Amino acid sequence: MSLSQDIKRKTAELGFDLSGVTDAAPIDAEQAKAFARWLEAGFAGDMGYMGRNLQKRLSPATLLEGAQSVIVVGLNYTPPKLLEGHTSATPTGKVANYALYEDYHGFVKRRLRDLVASLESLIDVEFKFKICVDSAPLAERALAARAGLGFVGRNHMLINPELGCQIFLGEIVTSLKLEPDEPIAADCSDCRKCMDACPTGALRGDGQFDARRCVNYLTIEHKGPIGPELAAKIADRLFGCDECVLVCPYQKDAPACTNEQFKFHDDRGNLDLKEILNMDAEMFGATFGDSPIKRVGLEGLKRNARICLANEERRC
Ligand code: B12
Repeated sequence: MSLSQDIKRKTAELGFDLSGVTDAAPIDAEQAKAFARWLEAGFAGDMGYMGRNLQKRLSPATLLEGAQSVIVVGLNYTPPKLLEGHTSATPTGKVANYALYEDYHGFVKRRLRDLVASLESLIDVEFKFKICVDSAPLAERALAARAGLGFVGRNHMLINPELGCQIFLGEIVTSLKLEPDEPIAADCSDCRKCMDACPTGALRGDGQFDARRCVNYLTIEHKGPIGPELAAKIADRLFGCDECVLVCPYQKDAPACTNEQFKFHDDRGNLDLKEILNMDAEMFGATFGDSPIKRVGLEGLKRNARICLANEERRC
């Protein structure tokens, strides 16, 4: 069995749904230009970190000296269907699917460390590695597409034709030379459902993604007040948004996450807005300490809850 096959077997044993290998070459020149245009247009909003370490982001080999390959893994986070049909007497706000699970950063990183440990026991040569999940300056979706995990769709998500869009990504950049996988042949064809579904027009007609308008950015990354036009469009979305993902035809029959160790909270899909407004720091930490929701902080979550409540009052 080749080392690449061993890696695939081990990643499946570790509970990942997808894995692939690409070389550590810089990302495609057209994509690098698209990234520079995105920054220049100011579409990153106040995510200043997106403009830092640009060379590293565009070239994995600058992230780790001697890097030759990138192992990319995918973890399916499509939730079970039990969340549909929610009703409540008190006003509630919606939480995006990715935040119904424990924080994926720690989960994926721990599993990738296990993968490195099993590679170390498999091969005699010493190798260097760097584990990346989200926060490292690495163009994760472009690399995942190159490693054959799926393709980048009009909703800007990495889409796998069988698993849909709700897939977390993680990488091991390594000095090991591994057999690369081939990209897959699939695309969005003429489908534009995600662009029509985006409540704020973040998915622009020219194919660019204006993060400053994305409800994920506004309710999670953006600090400070949100202007009235966008606040109204946030509707009852308390934390994040899934519209461009859920309308994707590839998502329609996507199977739910089967990884039982990846903790899922079935009570987090709709949160009581008044309870959130009454929370103190201790309660916030105790409730959301293991959740991606902690990123927004208590004051940020309360800002979002006030917006949802005001929208609810306007609707009645
Ligand atoms: C900044 C960021 C955000 C920002 C900006 C999003 C954006 N579209 O850029 C905000 C806060 C809005 C956000 C939201 C979300 N994010 Co986010 N985010 C990131 C981060 C840190 C960087 C993304 C980036 O580089 N953006 C810059 C733009 C220009 O890049 P891009 O649109 O991805 O395009 C690049 C490639 O896709 C490629 N490309 C573009 N078009 C095409 C076309 C083809 C044919 C090909 C081959 C390639 C290609 O070239 C571009 C330049 O590199 C990554 C982690 C990472 N380090 O990569 C996670 C990441 C992209 N996010 C992720 C997730 C899950 C989300 C959310 C679903 C939930 C959430 N709130 O986090 C939403 C989805 C919104 C959406 N439709 O994109 C996952 C995506 C997994 C997937 N299946 O794609 C990532 C990879 C994190 C992870 N490790 O799992 N995110």
